Amino acid sequence: MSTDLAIVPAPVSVEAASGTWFTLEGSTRILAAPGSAEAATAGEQLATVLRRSTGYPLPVSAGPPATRAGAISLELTGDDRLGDEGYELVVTGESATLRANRPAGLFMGAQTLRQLLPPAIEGTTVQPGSWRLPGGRIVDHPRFAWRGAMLDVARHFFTVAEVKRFIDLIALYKLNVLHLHLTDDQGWRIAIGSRPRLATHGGSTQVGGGPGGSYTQPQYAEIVGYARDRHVTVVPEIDVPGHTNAALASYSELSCDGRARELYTGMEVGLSSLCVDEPATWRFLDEVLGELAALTPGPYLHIGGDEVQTLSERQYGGFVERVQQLVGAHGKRAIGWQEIAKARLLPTTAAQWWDPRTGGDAIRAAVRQGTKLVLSPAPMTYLDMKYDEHTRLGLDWAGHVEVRDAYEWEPSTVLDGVGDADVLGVEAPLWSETLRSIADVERMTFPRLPGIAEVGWSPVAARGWEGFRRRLAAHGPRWSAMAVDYHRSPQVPWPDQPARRSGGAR
Ligand code: NGO
Repeated sequence: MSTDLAIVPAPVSVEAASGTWFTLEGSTRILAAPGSAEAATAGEQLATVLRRSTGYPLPVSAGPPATRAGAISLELTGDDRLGDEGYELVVTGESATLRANRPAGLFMGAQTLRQLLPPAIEGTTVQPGSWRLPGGRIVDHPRFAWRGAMLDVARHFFTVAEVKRFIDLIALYKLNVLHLHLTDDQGWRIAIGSRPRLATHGGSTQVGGGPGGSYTQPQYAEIVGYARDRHVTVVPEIDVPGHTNAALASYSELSCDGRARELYTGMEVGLSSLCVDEPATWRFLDEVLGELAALTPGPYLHIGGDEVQTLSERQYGGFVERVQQLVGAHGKRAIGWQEIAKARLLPTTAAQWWDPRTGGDAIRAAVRQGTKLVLSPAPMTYLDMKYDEHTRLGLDWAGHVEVRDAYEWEPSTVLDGVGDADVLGVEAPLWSETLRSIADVERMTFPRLPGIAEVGWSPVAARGWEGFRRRLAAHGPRWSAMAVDYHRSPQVPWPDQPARRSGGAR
């Protein structure tokens, strides 16, 4: 292994054994430490990826290893120095051994192992190739516990298959949170048993018109389960009290004038609000949050709280204070966009910083009271911002966000008065006003998301723009092998190869 291996996010430590290689062959086996069903599961997941392109059988066995020679071994060691998601990967001429304290660590280590193999390993059909892993030892664990991406399925709807594809792609970069923005003015995307019109009517359109869509509860559970198998926690968002036109169109009692709103297919924000002083609104919220909490194994429900322009300060503050209690009553913690810092927050409520233009004092005051932050500063992490003036998709209210902007910022200094200990982690939101297909999603996500993933995972000492852009360049052929559409940023020295949809590896 050499220190300029193209691993993204950069590991904590890499010791190379130069000239040493472990080569995958038709006879290579995958060994899961005896007695560990979880190691076997991680082994099967890795084998599934490697079988597609190598064509090798790569049997996974859970028996006691007579020898590790000729095998990739996965072992749960109970060594808690690696934490929940850390791992150690040792590659010699005879074997590759992945050790972790917890199953998530084996999964993270397997993502590193994929990145050590040639790009063609990501092909979906059998590829010619010499499947060599460089020798050495990697020890790795994350800097922050929350490394997220947000997908807005409200402005445009994305199918279960598309969301699964997104999960696969974010998990490859060791992200562990998928924030699903499930409701907004233009669409309500999750079926609620006691309020069927939210999905049938509120979910029936999207930005620009078009059919919209929504997830049934079993479909939502399928997404949550698929994410969990990849050690990704789903954080569902019901955006209230603003961004609620789809709900107001579905149930007239949610508006103060008792009249149902028309469905909305434009792109303005700040136009709607629940009638916050009405008991009917609180019955509604209790039912919606109750059903969602029951379907969501993760600890957080996101309650939105952004861009409310039609309520007084008293009404807004009172609303946030009450809705966080309601989330708590359903056994979850609340997180909301930065505006909620204007209210008195419970110690368990987290805030998501997004707009550096406003609200800094309120956030600092909340942080002094103990509120923890997820950092999503728009000029660095908003994946819906255009890369430059030529970008076909996206918005530009926070400026252009090129790869270097997404990469070169530091969570412990980006917001005055907020340090490492106040930060749960980082998250990259992808709003979908202008995005219609998963190819659009990919093009805005890559190559910026891997940069943000490194901000969230890697220690400061392992980071640096020059090294990063060279490592990132090596991922272009991987994305091509996966048929991932991406922006060929001029800031990155891409190897000469087709930009997109090559259909296989080269
Ligand atoms: C804002 C707004 C969203 C928009 C997005 C577009 C937040 C938290 N609220 O971010 O409704 O879709 O900008 O970039």
